[in-house]
Amino acid sequence: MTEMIKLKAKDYKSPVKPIWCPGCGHFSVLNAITKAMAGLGINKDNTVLVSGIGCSSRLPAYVDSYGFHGVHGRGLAIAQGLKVARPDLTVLALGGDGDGFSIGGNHFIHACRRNVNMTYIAMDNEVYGMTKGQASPTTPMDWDHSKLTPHGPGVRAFKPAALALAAGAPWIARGYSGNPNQMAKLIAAAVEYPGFSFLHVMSQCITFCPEQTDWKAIVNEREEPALADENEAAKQFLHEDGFQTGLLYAQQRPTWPPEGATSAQEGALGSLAASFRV
Ligand SMILES: Cc1ncc(C[n+]2csc(CCOP(=O)(O)OP(=O)(O)O)c2C)c(N)n1
Ligand code: SF4
Repeated sequence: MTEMIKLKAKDYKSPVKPIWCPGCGHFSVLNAITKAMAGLGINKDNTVLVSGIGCSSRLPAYVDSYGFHGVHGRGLAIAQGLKVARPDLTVLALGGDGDGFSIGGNHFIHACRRNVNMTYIAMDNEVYGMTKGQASPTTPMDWDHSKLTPHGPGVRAFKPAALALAAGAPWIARGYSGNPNQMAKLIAAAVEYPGFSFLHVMSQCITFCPEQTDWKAIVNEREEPALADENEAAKQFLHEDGFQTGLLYAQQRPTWPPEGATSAQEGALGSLAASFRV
């Protein structure tokens, strides 16, 4: 019988000190992740956090597990490859709204439809924090706080939950940086879910969007059970304000790769490799 690992949340933090701005929402995501890891008794040696580039994508350095700080928008590609090659590992991909929905948007929709058994946490502050406050795909169209878009970006913001649903994501939840305890529970549930779990976190950028402190008055916890009906979820995700937190949608779908495919692939790749040997 494997022994349950008993560590505290602080034991999952690395000695590297975060360099985020004081008040950045990403601190709260880090705390929620380490709390969830402690709650699940996760083995650090079997856990990998993969990210892209951005303030949010620095997170793997602050967790005492394996980590991979990848290329902008490519965290999901790396994480899926890793999970398929090493299904025994617990794999989490992380990043910001710029990283995940802009340059990495294509990987995001295909990860939703592919349904590899892993977790993706998108830390959404509706802005490119690291590169000093440019508009991202989730920036409100009238946000006029950046010199680059003085009248606002003028384009509709993405609705990440609706996008994920349309692309086939089977598990969709939303957290808020002002509620790390709820977020820790959602992360634990996401890790335990047998498929692609997408956690959208509203994580404030205090430096470039100080008005996001107002979110605390708008967020509201979902009291009803998660939706299982795709049509109902589509209606809700297209028309909601984007501030309902909790587990929003959960379904079961076959994961990728299909059972038996890995060994078949290994066999095919093995004979291909053998054909090159002299
Ligand atoms: C290929 C490439 N293009 C652009 C950049 C510049 N860049 C670095 S981080 C970033 C956006 C970060 O925003 P987000 O992912 O929302 O994370 P945040 O910093 O807000 O947490 C950009 C455009 C880059 N590093 N690599
Ligand atoms: S710039 Fe924004 S996202 Fe980046 S560390 Fe500062 S508050 Fe956080």
